[in-house]
Amino acid sequence: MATLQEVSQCVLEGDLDNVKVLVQALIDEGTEPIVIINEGLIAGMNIVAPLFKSGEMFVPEVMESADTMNEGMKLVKPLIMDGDIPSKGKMIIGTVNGDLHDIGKNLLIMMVESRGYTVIDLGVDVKEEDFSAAIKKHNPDIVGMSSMLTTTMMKMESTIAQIKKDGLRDKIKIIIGGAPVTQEFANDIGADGYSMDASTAVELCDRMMS
Ligand code: B1M
Repeated sequence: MATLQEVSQCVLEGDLDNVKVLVQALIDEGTEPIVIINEGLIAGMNIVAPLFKSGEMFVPEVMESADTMNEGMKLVKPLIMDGDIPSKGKMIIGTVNGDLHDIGKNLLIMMVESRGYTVIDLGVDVKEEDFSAAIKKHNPDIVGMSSMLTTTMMKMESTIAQIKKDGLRDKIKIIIGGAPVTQEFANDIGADGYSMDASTAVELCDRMMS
Protein backbone atom coordinates (compact mmCIF):
# COMPACT_ATOMS: atom_id res chain seq x y z
CA MET A 1 0.00 0.00 0.00
CA ALA A 2 1.36 3.40 -1.04
CA THR A 3 1.45 6.26 1.49
CA LEU A 4 1.31 10.04 1.18
CA GLN A 5 4.56 10.23 3.10
CA GLU A 6 6.30 8.11 0.44
CA VAL A 7 5.03 10.54 -2.21
CA SER A 8 6.50 13.48 -0.25
CA GLN A 9 9.77 11.58 0.05
CA CYS A 10 9.85 11.05 -3.75
CA VAL A 11 9.39 14.79 -4.29
CA LEU A 12 12.18 15.50 -1.83
CA GLU A 13 14.50 13.01 -3.57
CA GLY A 14 13.45 13.95 -7.13
CA ASP A 15 12.43 10.36 -7.77
CA LEU A 16 10.52 10.71 -11.06
CA ASP A 17 9.88 7.02 -11.65
CA ASN A 18 8.60 6.12 -8.22
CA VAL A 19 6.37 9.17 -7.84
CA LYS A 20 4.30 7.97 -10.82
CA VAL A 21 3.94 4.48 -9.37
CA LEU A 22 3.00 5.75 -5.91
CA VAL A 23 0.56 8.44 -7.04
CA GLN A 24 -1.16 5.95 -9.35
CA ALA A 25 -1.36 3.44 -6.48
CA LEU A 26 -2.96 6.05 -4.19
CA ILE A 27 -5.46 6.95 -6.93
CA ASP A 28 -6.30 3.26 -7.42
CA GLU A 29 -6.74 2.85 -3.66
CA GLY A 30 -9.30 5.67 -3.70
CA THR A 31 -7.35 8.50 -2.04
CA GLU A 32 -8.95 11.88 -2.84
CA PRO A 33 -6.92 13.70 -5.54
CA ILE A 34 -6.83 16.91 -3.48
CA VAL A 35 -5.37 14.96 -0.54
CA ILE A 36 -2.66 13.53 -2.81
CA ILE A 37 -1.84 17.10 -3.93
CA ASN A 38 -1.85 18.74 -0.49
CA GLU A 39 -0.57 15.99 1.77
CA GLY A 40 1.74 14.24 -0.69
CA LEU A 41 3.06 16.44 -3.49
CA ILE A 42 2.93 19.91 -1.89
CA ALA A 43 4.00 18.47 1.46
CA GLY A 44 7.16 17.27 -0.32
CA MET A 45 7.87 20.77 -1.69
CA ASN A 46 7.30 22.14 1.79
CA ILE A 47 10.22 20.01 2.99
CA VAL A 48 12.36 21.17 0.06
CA ALA A 49 11.77 24.90 0.66
CA PRO A 50 13.62 25.31 3.99
CA LEU A 51 16.44 23.01 2.83
CA PHE A 52 16.94 25.23 -0.22
CA LYS A 53 16.87 28.33 1.94
CA SER A 54 19.45 26.96 4.36
CA GLY A 55 21.77 25.87 1.53
CA GLU A 56 21.32 22.14 2.20
CA MET A 57 19.75 21.67 -1.26
CA PHE A 58 20.98 23.30 -4.46
CA VAL A 59 19.24 24.55 -7.61
CA PRO A 60 19.59 21.33 -9.71
CA GLU A 61 18.19 19.23 -6.86
CA VAL A 62 15.31 21.63 -6.29
CA MET A 63 14.52 21.49 -10.01
CA GLU A 64 14.41 17.70 -9.86
CA SER A 65 11.98 17.98 -6.94
CA ALA A 66 9.87 20.46 -8.93
CA ASP A 67 9.82 18.14 -11.96
CA THR A 68 8.83 15.23 -9.72
CA MET A 69 5.98 17.22 -8.22
CA ASN A 70 4.77 18.20 -11.71
CA GLU A 71 4.98 14.57 -12.86
CA GLY A 72 2.72 13.52 -9.98
CA MET A 73 0.36 16.42 -10.75
CA LYS A 74 -0.06 15.16 -14.33
CA LEU A 75 -1.70 11.98 -13.03
CA VAL A 76 -3.98 13.77 -10.56
CA LYS A 77 -4.99 16.71 -12.77
CA PRO A 78 -7.46 14.87 -15.05
CA LEU A 79 -9.31 13.62 -11.98
CA ILE A 80 -10.19 17.08 -10.70
CA MET A 81 -11.15 18.47 -14.10
CA ASP A 82 -14.70 18.34 -15.33
CA GLY A 83 -14.90 18.85 -19.09
CA ASP A 84 -18.67 19.37 -18.93
CA ILE A 85 -18.59 22.61 -16.90
CA PRO A 86 -19.48 25.62 -19.11
CA SER A 87 -16.71 28.24 -19.04
CA LYS A 88 -17.19 30.87 -16.30
CA GLY A 89 -14.68 33.19 -17.92
CA LYS A 90 -11.31 33.36 -19.63
CA MET A 91 -8.01 33.99 -17.86
CA ILE A 92 -4.47 34.37 -19.12
CA ILE A 93 -1.68 33.86 -16.61
CA GLY A 94 2.09 33.99 -16.55
CA THR A 95 5.08 34.26 -14.26
CA VAL A 96 6.53 37.72 -14.77
CA ASN A 97 9.65 38.85 -16.61
CA GLY A 98 12.85 37.39 -15.15
CA ASP A 99 11.11 34.83 -12.92
CA LEU A 100 11.23 31.10 -13.64
CA HIS A 101 9.13 29.75 -10.75
CA ASP A 102 6.05 27.96 -12.02
CA ILE A 103 4.93 25.36 -9.47
CA GLY A 104 2.52 27.72 -7.69
CA LYS A 105 1.22 29.10 -10.98
CA ASN A 106 0.62 25.61 -12.35
CA LEU A 107 -1.23 24.63 -9.21
CA LEU A 108 -3.37 27.74 -9.44
CA ILE A 109 -4.19 26.97 -13.09
CA MET A 110 -5.31 23.49 -12.12
CA MET A 111 -7.60 24.82 -9.37
CA VAL A 112 -9.08 27.60 -11.50
CA GLU A 113 -9.65 25.30 -14.49
CA SER A 114 -11.29 22.73 -12.24
CA ARG A 115 -13.81 25.43 -11.19
CA GLY A 116 -14.83 26.07 -14.79
CA TYR A 117 -12.51 28.82 -16.06
CA THR A 118 -10.71 28.64 -19.40
CA VAL A 119 -7.05 29.34 -18.68
CA ILE A 120 -4.30 30.18 -21.17
CA ASP A 121 -0.86 29.64 -19.66
CA LEU A 122 1.76 32.07 -20.97
CA GLY A 123 4.51 30.21 -19.11
CA VAL A 124 7.39 31.77 -17.20
CA ASP A 125 9.62 34.81 -17.74
CA VAL A 126 6.78 36.59 -19.56
CA LYS A 127 7.83 40.01 -20.81
CA GLU A 128 5.58 43.06 -20.27
CA GLU A 129 4.79 43.39 -23.98
CA ASP A 130 3.97 39.68 -24.22
CA PHE A 131 1.22 40.09 -21.60
CA SER A 132 -0.20 42.91 -23.73
CA ALA A 133 0.07 40.86 -26.92
CA ALA A 134 -1.71 37.96 -25.22
CA ILE A 135 -4.55 40.24 -24.08
CA LYS A 136 -5.01 41.41 -27.67
CA LYS A 137 -4.90 37.85 -28.97
CA HIS A 138 -7.08 36.07 -26.41
CA ASN A 139 -9.38 38.82 -25.12
CA PRO A 140 -9.45 37.47 -21.53
CA ASP A 141 -11.65 38.62 -18.64
CA ILE A 142 -8.83 38.18 -16.11
CA VAL A 143 -5.04 38.57 -16.33
CA GLY A 144 -3.05 36.74 -13.65
CA MET A 145 0.56 37.40 -12.76
CA SER A 146 2.75 35.31 -10.50
CA SER A 147 6.09 36.29 -8.96
CA MET A 148 8.22 34.48 -6.41
CA LEU A 149 11.16 36.84 -6.12
CA THR A 150 11.41 40.22 -4.45
CA THR A 151 13.50 41.24 -7.46
CA THR A 152 10.79 40.33 -10.00
CA MET A 153 7.65 41.46 -8.16
CA MET A 154 8.27 45.00 -9.47
CA LYS A 155 7.77 43.57 -12.96
CA MET A 156 4.09 43.30 -12.07
CA GLU A 157 4.00 47.08 -11.85
CA SER A 158 5.81 47.54 -15.17
CA THR A 159 3.48 45.00 -16.78
CA ILE A 160 0.44 46.94 -15.59
CA ALA A 161 2.08 50.13 -16.97
CA GLN A 162 2.58 48.41 -20.33
CA ILE A 163 -1.03 47.20 -20.39
CA LYS A 164 -2.20 50.77 -19.65
CA LYS A 165 0.11 52.19 -22.31
CA ASP A 166 -1.42 49.81 -24.85
CA GLY A 167 -4.92 50.98 -23.91
CA LEU A 168 -6.00 47.57 -22.62
CA ARG A 169 -6.37 48.21 -18.86
CA ASP A 170 -10.13 48.87 -18.86
CA LYS A 171 -10.94 45.62 -20.66
CA ILE A 172 -9.58 43.31 -17.96
CA LYS A 173 -9.25 42.57 -14.26
CA ILE A 174 -5.69 42.03 -13.03
CA ILE A 175 -4.96 39.63 -10.18
CA ILE A 176 -1.56 38.93 -8.68
CA GLY A 177 0.07 36.54 -6.23
CA GLY A 178 3.22 34.71 -5.20
CA ALA A 179 5.23 34.38 -2.00
CA PRO A 180 6.57 37.97 -1.68
CA VAL A 181 3.31 39.61 -2.85
CA THR A 182 0.83 41.18 -0.40
CA GLN A 183 -2.56 42.88 -0.58
CA GLU A 184 -0.84 46.17 0.20
CA PHE A 185 1.54 45.71 -2.73
CA ALA A 186 -1.42 44.86 -4.99
CA ASN A 187 -3.14 48.10 -3.92
CA ASP A 188 0.05 50.11 -4.47
CA ILE A 189 0.59 48.93 -8.05
CA GLY A 190 -3.08 49.18 -9.03
CA ALA A 191 -3.95 45.49 -9.39
CA ASP A 192 -7.63 44.59 -8.96
CA GLY A 193 -7.04 41.64 -6.66
CA TYR A 194 -4.57 39.54 -4.70
CA SER A 195 -4.75 36.06 -3.26
CA MET A 196 -2.27 34.25 -1.09
CA ASP A 197 -2.86 30.75 -2.45
CA ALA A 198 -4.43 28.71 -5.21
CA SER A 199 -7.71 27.95 -3.41
CA THR A 200 -8.44 31.58 -2.55
CA ALA A 201 -7.49 32.54 -6.14
CA VAL A 202 -10.57 30.65 -7.32
CA GLU A 203 -12.81 32.73 -5.02
CA LEU A 204 -11.00 35.85 -6.19
CA CYS A 205 -11.73 34.99 -9.84
CA ASP A 206 -15.41 34.52 -8.96
CA ARG A 207 -15.44 37.99 -7.33
CA MET A 208 -13.74 39.51 -10.37
CA MET A 209 -16.42 38.07 -12.66
CA SER A 210 -19.40 39.18 -10.56
CO1 B1M B 1 13.60 29.70 -6.00
N1 B1M B 1 13.52 31.04 -4.60
N2 B1M B 1 15.09 30.65 -6.83
N3 B1M B 1 13.69 28.19 -7.18
N4 B1M B 1 12.44 28.80 -4.81
C1 B1M B 1 12.45 30.92 -3.64
C2 B1M B 1 11.22 31.67 -4.12
C3 B1M B 1 13.11 31.55 -2.35
C4 B1M B 1 12.08 32.13 -1.36
C5 B1M B 1 14.03 30.49 -1.71
C6 B1M B 1 14.74 31.00 -0.48
O1 B1M B 1 14.23 30.90 0.58
N5 B1M B 1 15.91 31.55 -0.61
C7 B1M B 1 14.06 32.63 -2.98
C8 B1M B 1 13.44 34.00 -3.19
C9 B1M B 1 13.98 35.03 -2.20
C10 B1M B 1 13.38 36.35 -2.45
O2 B1M B 1 13.28 36.83 -3.55
N6 B1M B 1 13.01 36.96 -1.36
C11 B1M B 1 14.44 31.95 -4.28
C12 B1M B 1 15.59 32.25 -5.03
C13 B1M B 1 16.54 33.27 -4.42
C14 B1M B 1 15.87 31.66 -6.27
C15 B1M B 1 17.07 31.90 -7.19
C16 B1M B 1 17.50 33.37 -7.34
C17 B1M B 1 18.21 31.00 -6.66
C18 B1M B 1 19.52 31.11 -7.39
O3 B1M B 1 19.62 30.88 -8.56
N7 B1M B 1 20.51 31.50 -6.63
C19 B1M B 1 16.59 31.33 -8.54
C20 B1M B 1 15.85 32.36 -9.39
C21 B1M B 1 15.52 31.83 -10.77
C22 B1M B 1 14.58 32.78 -11.49
O4 B1M B 1 13.38 32.70 -11.30
N8 B1M B 1 15.13 33.68 -12.29
C23 B1M B 1 15.63 30.29 -8.03
C24 B1M B 1 15.38 29.11 -8.73
C25 B1M B 1 14.52 28.12 -8.29
C26 B1M B 1 14.36 26.77 -8.98
C27 B1M B 1 14.44 26.86 -10.52
C28 B1M B 1 15.48 25.87 -8.49
C29 B1M B 1 13.00 26.26 -8.40
C30 B1M B 1 11.78 26.63 -9.29
C31 B1M B 1 11.30 25.44 -10.10
C32 B1M B 1 9.96 25.72 -10.72
O5 B1M B 1 9.16 26.53 -10.26
N9 B1M B 1 9.72 25.01 -11.79
C33 B1M B 1 12.89 27.08 -7.12
C34 B1M B 1 12.02 26.75 -6.04
C35 B1M B 1 11.24 25.45 -6.16
C36 B1M B 1 11.87 27.59 -4.91
C37 B1M B 1 11.12 27.29 -3.58
C38 B1M B 1 12.00 26.31 -2.81
C39 B1M B 1 9.74 26.72 -3.65
C40 B1M B 1 8.75 27.52 -4.50
C41 B1M B 1 7.52 26.68 -4.73
O6 B1M B 1 7.37 26.08 -5.77
N10 B1M B 1 6.67 26.55 -3.69
C42 B1M B 1 11.07 28.75 -2.95
C43 B1M B 1 11.13 28.73 -1.42
C44 B1M B 1 9.81 29.00 -0.78
O7 B1M B 1 8.80 29.27 -1.40
N11 B1M B 1 9.82 28.98 0.51
C45 B1M B 1 12.09 29.49 -3.71
C46 B1M B 1 5.48 25.70 -3.73
C47 B1M B 1 4.31 26.43 -4.41
C48 B1M B 1 3.08 25.54 -4.36
O8 B1M B 1 4.05 27.61 -3.67
O9 B1M B 1 5.07 29.09 -5.45
O10 B1M B 1 4.37 30.05 -3.18
P1 B1M B 1 4.14 29.07 -4.28
O11 B1M B 1 2.70 29.37 -4.90
C49 B1M B 1 1.56 29.54 -4.09
C50 B1M B 1 1.29 30.99 -3.69
O12 B1M B 1 2.45 31.80 -3.72
C51 B1M B 1 0.20 31.43 -4.59
O13 B1M B 1 -0.52 30.23 -4.88
C52 B1M B 1 0.40 29.16 -4.99
C53 B1M B 1 -0.27 27.86 -4.64
O14 B1M B 1 -0.92 27.88 -3.39
N12 B1M B 1 0.46 32.06 -5.87
C54 B1M B 1 -0.47 32.85 -6.45
C55 B1M B 1 1.51 31.94 -6.72
N13 B1M B 1 1.28 32.65 -7.82
C56 B1M B 1 0.07 33.21 -7.69
C57 B1M B 1 -0.65 34.05 -8.57
C58 B1M B 1 -1.93 34.48 -8.14
C59 B1M B 1 -2.44 34.14 -6.88
C60 B1M B 1 -1.73 33.31 -6.03
O15 B1M B 1 -2.72 35.26 -8.90
C61 B1M B 1 -2.43 35.38 -10.27
